[in-house]
Amino acid sequence: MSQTQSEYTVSQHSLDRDCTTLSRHVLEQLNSFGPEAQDLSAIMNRIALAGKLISRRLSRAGLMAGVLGFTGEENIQGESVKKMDIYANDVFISVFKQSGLVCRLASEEMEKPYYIPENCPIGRYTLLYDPIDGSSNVDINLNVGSIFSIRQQQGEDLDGEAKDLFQDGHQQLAAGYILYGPSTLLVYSLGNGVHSFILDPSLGEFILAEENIKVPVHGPVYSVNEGNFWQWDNGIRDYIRYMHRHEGYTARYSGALVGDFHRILMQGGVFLYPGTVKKPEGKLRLLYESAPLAFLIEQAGGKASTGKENLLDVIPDKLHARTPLIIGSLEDVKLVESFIEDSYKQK
Ligand code: P6P
Repeated sequence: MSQTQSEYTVSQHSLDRDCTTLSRHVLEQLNSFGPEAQDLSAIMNRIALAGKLISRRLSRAGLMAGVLGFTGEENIQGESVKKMDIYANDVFISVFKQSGLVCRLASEEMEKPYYIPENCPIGRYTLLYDPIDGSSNVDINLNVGSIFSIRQQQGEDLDGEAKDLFQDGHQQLAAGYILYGPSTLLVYSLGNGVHSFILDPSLGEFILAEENIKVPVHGPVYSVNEGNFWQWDNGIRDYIRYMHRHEGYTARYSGALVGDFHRILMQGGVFLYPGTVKKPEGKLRLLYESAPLAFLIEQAGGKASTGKENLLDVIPDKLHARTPLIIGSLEDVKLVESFIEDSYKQK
């Protein structure tokens, strides 16, 4: 029996969508088949492969020996390292070997950048990443994520310190994250909008889910660890008191940045990790946590701030530099900033 025109259109549309893989989308985004477009498409494809490998491991972690729990080591951040942190970190390294694409990898889990020698003569890209963000959630089967940022290597990096990475967040070529939740979601931007893909395990492909995601200009959610209240400056405390005393706000906090950020991106509101007495510069790392998410939120029409300046303007002085982070809907980030500004005026 012949299909009606509308049935044919729907089925053609769903076939087109199933064929809109990440690598094809990157080429469409760049509207080019040139060398750089091909490079970025290949890099995104490799990141997608890393996401599939990590997603597969997470989905069976509870059934496999030696996957969950701690290694007994501490990383450069002074944090206890989970076995999953190491596995995920190694996955990102492995997927870029013999790729000719990425010469250097800078990770939360490695003190120094990792060089892939066979790539370095021609690979002019650097991957900065947090392999498993929120790993405290891994052992209790709650969402975790990977965060990534791609930068172009500038200069020859002869001392192996990758000092050319110490530039502001506007230098990022691409940024995104993979959210390991009920489904595995990849969100990315090349500077031309924010787009999401969902892993279809039956295809082994990330399939386009949503294009040009825009964060609502305001949302009800504020996402912060209120257990740090006693450590905050008065401006943040006054903001939290305002949240407590006014209708229309609700608190959501998972302890994993990627999931908390994704909620804000999709529903609006603000995520904040301010400086504290113990960590005046904040906890979150600039180059592979805050800056990639700031790149995304600005592409989605939102705002990211340290509380004093635009997050993307911050220039790090070291690879693992940290910053306070206030990120989300334009109006909600501005509200937080207004309390910070008022508290300085009162000093
Ligand atoms: P706290 C996870 O360790 C992480 O780096 C982010 O994913 C998360 O937003 C934050 O730290 C949670 O920190 O101090 O609230 O436990």
